[in-house]
Amino acid sequence: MYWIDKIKQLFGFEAPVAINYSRYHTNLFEDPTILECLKRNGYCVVPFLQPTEVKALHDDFLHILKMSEGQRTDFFWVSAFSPNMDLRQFSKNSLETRFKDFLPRIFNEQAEFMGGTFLVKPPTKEGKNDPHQDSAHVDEAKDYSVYCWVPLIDINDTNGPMYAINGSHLWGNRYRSTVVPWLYKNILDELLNYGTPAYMKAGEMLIFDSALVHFTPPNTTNEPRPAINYFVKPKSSPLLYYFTDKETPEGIVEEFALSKEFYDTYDWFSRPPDALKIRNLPNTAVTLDKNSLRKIYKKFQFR
Ligand SMILES: O=C(O)CCC(=O)C(=O)O
Repeated sequence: MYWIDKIKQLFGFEAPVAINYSRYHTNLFEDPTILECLKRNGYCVVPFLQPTEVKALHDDFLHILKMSEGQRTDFFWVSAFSPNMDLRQFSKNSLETRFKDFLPRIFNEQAEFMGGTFLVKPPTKEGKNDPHQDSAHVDEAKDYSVYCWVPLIDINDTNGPMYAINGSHLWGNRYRSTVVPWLYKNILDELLNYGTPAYMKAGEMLIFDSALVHFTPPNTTNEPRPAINYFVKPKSSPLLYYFTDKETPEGIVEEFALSKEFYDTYDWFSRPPDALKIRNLPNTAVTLDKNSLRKIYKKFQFR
């Protein structure tokens, strides 16, 4: 069977698959070609900030680094999770006043701007980011949401470019958060073979589907690499949180409803209040091995 599949693939005899794109029913973008690009590839790079705007945010990033003195910073870290509340507040203010106002250049009135963080990629080998998918905060059976990654310096091979796995937003792992064990963690090394690097200019935006598998290799320069990540969802999509802990039954993911206030202040590791619980879901997405990864990658290539 394996050889029949292999020969079919080699000669391109695979029957075309009908992809269900129904969750992309809401266009969040001023330029609708971005939605087409996002649907097919899972990500899209667009121009976003002017050089003076990049400079102002870069100055804030340097201030955040100063504020983090004394904190452990050899691993990749994000300002939104810093134990230093002053630092968190400074970062939030900066994004509210210097970043959020520019988002309507890209997004239309159907989009809700949820919040973001500065990302600090230190010049250490611990600063790498293994392949992962970001948290799902909408019901991805019905809707999609995006993260907006904006580097504040030009990106090249030495400072940790973002690698995106084309088509991986269609693989079907829908229940994700920092506390739900990641379904593809057994194939981290294999996933590294499927990424495409995005060599971006400072201030460009990589808009990616929350379900996209992505990673960044270590920053081998002498300086921390600054970037911002910002979460945007359709206004019409309820805000959700997927959760597991010791109390969660085996094979289940718990779904909770979140308010915007909860999203802004929650520590993301504690069990949310019972009153917010929606339902238990069987975590049925396909786990992948080397062979099934090769197949699923091929199945969702449209370039
Ligand atoms: O900035 C980076 O190196 C990676 C960021 C990332 O993967 C994320 O925010 O999900």
